[in-house]
Amino acid sequence: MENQFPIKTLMDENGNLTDENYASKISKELTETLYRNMLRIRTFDKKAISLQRQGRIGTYAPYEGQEASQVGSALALNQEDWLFPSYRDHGATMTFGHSLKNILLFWNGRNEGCVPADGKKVFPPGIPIATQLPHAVGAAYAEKRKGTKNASIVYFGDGATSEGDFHEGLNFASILQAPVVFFNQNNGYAISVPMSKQMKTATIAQKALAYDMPGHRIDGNDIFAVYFLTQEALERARNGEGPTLIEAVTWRYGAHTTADDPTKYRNQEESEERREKKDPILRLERFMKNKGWFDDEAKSKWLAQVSEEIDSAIAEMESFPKADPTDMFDHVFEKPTWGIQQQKQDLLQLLRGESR
Ligand SMILES: Cc1ncc(C[n+]2csc(CCOP(=O)(O)OP(=O)(O)O)c2C)c(N)n1
Repeated sequence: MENQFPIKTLMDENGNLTDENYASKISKELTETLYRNMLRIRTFDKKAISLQRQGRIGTYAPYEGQEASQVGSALALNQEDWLFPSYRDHGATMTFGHSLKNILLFWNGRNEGCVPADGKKVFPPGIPIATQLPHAVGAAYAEKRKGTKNASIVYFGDGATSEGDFHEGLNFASILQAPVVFFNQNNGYAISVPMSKQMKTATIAQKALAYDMPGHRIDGNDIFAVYFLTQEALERARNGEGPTLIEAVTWRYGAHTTADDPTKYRNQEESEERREKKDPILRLERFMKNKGWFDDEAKSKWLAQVSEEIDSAIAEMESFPKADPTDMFDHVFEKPTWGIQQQKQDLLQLLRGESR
């Protein structure tokens, strides 16, 4: 089955285009936009890990290594589309316009962090694995019923394909011909569980067959493959041709979250090797160098700009008003149940130093 789903690449590891059909679509401007966004999200990721180590945010889920998958797919969207992320997809949400301050607030345990920028349809990150898939299908189907040309994209990992919600989401999307792109980032592991222990199939793309929709297996570290093939899947969706499953084959270099140690379950040398050969940012740099478009000075300037942008978001996050501990009881139900009200009262009493 793996042979039926070969990995599609548009640019090889040395930065050479392997499919000339796309050459005319690749301008210097597009290349720089893709590159700058990848630099931006990588810089954010590194800073967020160091904030967590200093105790300035809570647990954090890094995505280093997956930048091409997240940036390429998010930039393929139209402004009016819907984005349903998992906890690892803030690289995609910030590329789509979610504010850095709110992303940091989210990782600081604040529900305010889930509020998208004005007019942006970004859902809060799905923490229970795969729950965001049926949501994305519902939103896409609603757009279809309203007669718009808007689509949904939903992000999830390889492990998520073992969940019922994955299958329910694909099934309904297929039945309803909902305008949705299922964007899987196959980073090889579900926490410590390698793909070979998670499923018998050699690919994730082939799971699309069961739902009679196209399944594409693409090189998730090749930003051109991600950008153009996601755009094509979104185009199909807008034209009423239904859902697509994309498997972007990639790798996370670091830990699952800052709460685990990847050296306990995999050989980190493999990550270092991939960093040298397959890194998405270096690959695009090689392409830019081949074209004579790479400029070291411009890179330093962009890095300085994104550092400044991120530092100012950190300052905003740190000066945000302190959380009210009773917030956790709000927003669970429209009207709090008796039990929740009681718990809130108990906590208030405790905070006032009163015994029950
Ligand atoms: C329903 C559910 N079961 C278990 C977990 C615990 N959990 C958190 S992340 C994770 C692994 C998910 O792996 P994958 O879908 O491959 O995504 P990745 O983290 O690699 O991006 C698990 C099992 C959870 N959050 N939700």
